[in-house]
Amino acid sequence: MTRTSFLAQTVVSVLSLNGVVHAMDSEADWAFAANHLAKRAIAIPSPIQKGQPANCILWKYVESTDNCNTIVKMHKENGLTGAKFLELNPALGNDCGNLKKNFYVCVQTGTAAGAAKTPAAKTTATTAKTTATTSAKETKTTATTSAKETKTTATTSAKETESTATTSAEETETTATTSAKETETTATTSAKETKTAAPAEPPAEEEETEDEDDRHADNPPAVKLTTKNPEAPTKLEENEDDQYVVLGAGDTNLSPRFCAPRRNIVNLQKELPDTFNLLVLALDKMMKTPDTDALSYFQMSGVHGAPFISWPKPGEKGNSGLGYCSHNSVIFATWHRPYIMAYEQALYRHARDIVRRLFTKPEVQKKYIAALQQLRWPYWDWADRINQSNMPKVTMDAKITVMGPDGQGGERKVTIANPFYSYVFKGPENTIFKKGFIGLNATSRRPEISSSSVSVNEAADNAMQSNYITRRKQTYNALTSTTTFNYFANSLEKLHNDVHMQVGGNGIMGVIPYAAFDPVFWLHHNNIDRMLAIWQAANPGKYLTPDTAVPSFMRAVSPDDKDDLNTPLYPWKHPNGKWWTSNDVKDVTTIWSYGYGYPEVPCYFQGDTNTLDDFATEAINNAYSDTNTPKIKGRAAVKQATTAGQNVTEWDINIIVDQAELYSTFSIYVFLGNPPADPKKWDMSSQKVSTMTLLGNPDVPKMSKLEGMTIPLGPLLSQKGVKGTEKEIQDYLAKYLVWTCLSVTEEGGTKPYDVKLMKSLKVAVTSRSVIMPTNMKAKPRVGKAKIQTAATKDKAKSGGASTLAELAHTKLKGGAEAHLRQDVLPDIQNTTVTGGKF
Ligand SMILES: [Cu+2]
Repeated sequence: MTRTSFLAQTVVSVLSLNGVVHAMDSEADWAFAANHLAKRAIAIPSPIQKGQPANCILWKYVESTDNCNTIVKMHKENGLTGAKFLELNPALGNDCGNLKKNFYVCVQTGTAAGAAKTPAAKTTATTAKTTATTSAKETKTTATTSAKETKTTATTSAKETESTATTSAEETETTATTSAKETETTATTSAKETKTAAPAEPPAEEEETEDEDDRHADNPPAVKLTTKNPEAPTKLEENEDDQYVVLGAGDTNLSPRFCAPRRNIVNLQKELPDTFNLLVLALDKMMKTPDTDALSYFQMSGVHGAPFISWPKPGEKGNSGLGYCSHNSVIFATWHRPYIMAYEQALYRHARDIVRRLFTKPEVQKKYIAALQQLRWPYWDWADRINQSNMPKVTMDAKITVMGPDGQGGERKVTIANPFYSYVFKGPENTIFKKGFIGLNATSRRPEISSSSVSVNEAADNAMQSNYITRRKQTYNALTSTTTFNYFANSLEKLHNDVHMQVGGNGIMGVIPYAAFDPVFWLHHNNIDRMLAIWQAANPGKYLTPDTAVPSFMRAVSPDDKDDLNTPLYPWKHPNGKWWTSNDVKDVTTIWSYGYGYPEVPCYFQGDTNTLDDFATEAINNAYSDTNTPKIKGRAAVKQATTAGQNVTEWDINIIVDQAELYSTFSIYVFLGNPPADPKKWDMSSQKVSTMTLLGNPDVPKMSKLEGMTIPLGPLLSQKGVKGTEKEIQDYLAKYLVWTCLSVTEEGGTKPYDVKLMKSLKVAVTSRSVIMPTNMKAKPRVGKAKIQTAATKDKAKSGGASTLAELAHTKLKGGAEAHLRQDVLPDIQNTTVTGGKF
């Protein structure tokens, strides 16, 4: 059967603009798309095939109905001929046989001013804009080098810099943007998300001659022009007509959009009290919105899993027991991006509603309109140097005191149930829970028993903090991994799974289809989105490649299917009238046009992304490397050896297991030393390295599939003072490395499971040489991993590897031979040292 969208069927009008057809189903869609079109008049879209001239000023997105003739015909008035078209797009070949749909082709070249040929007003607009940009405030437009210093400061004091960026917009710029908008619209073909860079001067012809451009694989050299973040609106906008198109937070009518950073929740609370206050009110309101409303907390959370109904309109059939979310799939991180955006957008509208209807006194409203503009969903950085892995305090307080509406348009102090603490089900809808969770009436973390609504937050906090040093290193390794997107995405997902388990235990955070009801889920997942954004910024041009498809509510798959860049990310509807895909989020620069940035991927790079990768890499080194960083007395548990530039050996443990080995959620725990006798104490143990967690679903069995994860041993080894020769480390690990398994029971508790019974489990220790960067803008140089069988060969019955070959002959739970998919573990070579036998 066709799983075409119920939404797609509601498309009512098709608008044609300069030969480009956009399916739009509301005026809001249209207004939004039109604004975007305007902004990207001379943008370099993506994907494109290689070889187009850098001075291309007009791009055409190739739809399935296009062919070379229709495209040429469509752009005849701009002087396009068949021969010219092939010349502009050499990748198409001599006969245009290589025209690819869903790619952009170039249909017109010229300089920025030349683009004005068609519409007369354009020259003025473009010139005005360029002038405005050049004379725009220094912090953003000065030469790369000095701009960098300013930007670097922004990591720590993002607030100041951001606000400077937003308040110093000049009159001229605003005017230019507005007029450019009207005129440029006609010249654009791009409805897709693209970079906002546009040429300010005749661009260089030589493409990809510098190594720098190699990183941009299929993009021509980026051309510099700063698109300024406009001033924050000072008025409340009207409600969008279509509430279910995912546009992100903020005023969607501005072009370009006003972009505000998503902030660390701890900093948000401290630095922007009014915004934080409004956020609490909005979250509270959203949670209290009737479950029948698609923008209620219940429904937004429900998209992830239970109650397994279609969104935004119920009634569409789907795969039972599965939510829309993608896990154990290469589209894990990309699916969650529009998800967080949709959630943020809903929250923003609730906040706007509060400001509009409840804070009506002029001075109060004015204050909250300003606060609203900065309202973005915050994140919880669980590997932060200062807060470490501790739970944010605001998630652990049952009550919170805020300034609420006083009923007369003003505000007054009130103490309310803290919406960051838990979500309380309104009534019968908590019948959505199965098995050990039956009867749960509020979300809880690490409860006594799964169905208990009482959180034991201290346990969650301690469990998180106990493997902080390992998590921090894992985070650094994931963010600096440069091999492939898929490798990064898998590292990120496994790192994320451990957080789910440490926070949730046997509670809902530990199971996929229920997790999203816990408010901490959203803070956690926003950090996942941030990690994705940082990695993308540091690795431009690296995109996900197809991998095994995983079913979800709207997606039925057969064994040979793949999840790839074009897989629809149901149920998220894109402003272009189609479903969001990973293609729409593959380039990090698109986030700014949806109204948000991060301290490490700041809004002020909009339009000038040349140094973004350096900036992001530096931010990673600043935030998560323990090399060359100031020591924090009494806090950081790791002895911070200054290893910059030195060749050090890092030790890792690699685990392979069938995610379906056990029905429910289970974790493989890794310890250096014997674990406590009481499994309940495993999580707080100082011997714990970390876990590989496979999240379960009480409603349906997991699909049998091998999963892999690499966990660094170095931080705990060094905390324990273990050092020495390779042989000495091998001996230490042979003696002290232990792994066990804990599973969540169907009754709602946890119990250990004997790893010797796990047919698919394979554990291998590896070492690799790493040279930590001396330059903060560089990534560590990592050597190939060597297998160190001496550490595991005596534990063969528990899955310990005795040969490298065993890693290539892994089995599924049922005993069938299966290979671990590519890009899950690092390339592992034979050891050249003692201990191996091959
Ligand atoms: Cu998650």
